Amino acid sequence: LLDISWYTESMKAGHPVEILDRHKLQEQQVDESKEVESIVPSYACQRRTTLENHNTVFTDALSLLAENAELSDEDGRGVAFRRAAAMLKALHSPVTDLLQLRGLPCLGGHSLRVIKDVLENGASSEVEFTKQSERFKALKVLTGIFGVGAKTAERWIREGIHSLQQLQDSAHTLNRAQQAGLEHYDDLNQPVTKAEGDAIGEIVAKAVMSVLPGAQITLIGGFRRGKLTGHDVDFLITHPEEGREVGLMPKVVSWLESKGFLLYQKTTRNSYLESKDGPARPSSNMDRFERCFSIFKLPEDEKQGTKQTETLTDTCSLTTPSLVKDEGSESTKRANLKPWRAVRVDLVVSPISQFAFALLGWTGSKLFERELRRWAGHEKAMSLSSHALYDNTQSKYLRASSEEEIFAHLGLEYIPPSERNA
Ligand code: DCT
Ligand code: MG
Repeated sequence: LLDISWYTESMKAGHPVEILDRHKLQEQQVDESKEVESIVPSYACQRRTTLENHNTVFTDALSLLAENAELSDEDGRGVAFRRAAAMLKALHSPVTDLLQLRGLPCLGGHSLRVIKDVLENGASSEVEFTKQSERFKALKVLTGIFGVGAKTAERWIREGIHSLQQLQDSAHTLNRAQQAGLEHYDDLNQPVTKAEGDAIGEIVAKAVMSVLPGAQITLIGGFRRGKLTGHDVDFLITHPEEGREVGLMPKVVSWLESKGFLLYQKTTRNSYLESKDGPARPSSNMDRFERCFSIFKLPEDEKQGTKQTETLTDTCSLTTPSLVKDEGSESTKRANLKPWRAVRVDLVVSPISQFAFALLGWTGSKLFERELRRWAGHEKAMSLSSHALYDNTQSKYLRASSEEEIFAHLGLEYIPPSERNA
């Protein structure tokens, strides 16, 4: 077996690498590391990452290990796998030999072993083992419930709960979010299409316009980056006159509720005040906006024929007697000819003065955002959040009214949303 632990060490030291030749490595000059760095920058926010991924076989494997680490409270390992996957996503051709990865940043020994395994055996044994593990399967099923995080799932698993049925049979009282999550489990675990996102966008726009004419609504998250499907739909709402957006969310929510569009909603208020909170980074990048986590009831007829195939399938299922018999089962629920589907929707309201930061912070990808904040802190002595950018050296806030200005403040080349798919 190829020992590549030295590779990680040399990467840490910033040395150039020859993956397969340790002796050659020692002969190489440290200068070359500069050259290597300039070819492939190590922060994902310095690279252009489109949705065209030539290395899905490797990135899927690394992403699964990242997910397993994140679900197991091992965030450090999770980030390492995410960075490695992001590095491969930025490559313009498929990797067919480990040698091609020579000198690339972000590829630790563990990730390289996974890549090597896939190259040589067509699959990674660690990934296959993880996929089959009861623990991972249970974590996936339970965190697939809206409102259930890794910690809760972990606690339930320790009590022997591995499935939705076992959870329902247990004495646990679920909170309102989890009840809604369980009720709409199948719908919420089915990817949302761009067409469905657009249909919801029209409804949200109608709601916003009727309660505050002149307000602006922007599609954010994965769909803004050009993704064709997502796990939810995210919108950012603002008004060109500072202050007019105050109190907007409850009105929008009331409008949507009165029209029967919401199956669940929880609104949190904007608690960020520059004067009060200062530049210290909020505990989370996104917990201070006026924000509404919701489950939308999207009627089939609002989708303008986009779901024709599914509707057809549903109709067929309904005429199949075996599926109609057992009223309470999951399959029956799935086969129901219900004229709507549940979709996770996030609404965020931002004052216009914070809009550019909110737009940048909510467009993602998650790793791209993480890397932007790391770049700001480590390379520029600045603190970036979805609300503001603070320059620690000059002890002042840097204003921006566009994403381009924020990239400029950070000394980064502007990367458009479609190339932030790290
Ligand atoms: N975000 C972030 N850090 C997080 C969570 C979210 O920076 N921990 C940002 C980046 C994306 C945006 O918020 C919306 O979040 P998601 O909807 O979770 O991400 P997405 O890219 O839209 O993914 P999907 O397409 O699956 O909805
Ligand atoms: Mg999203």
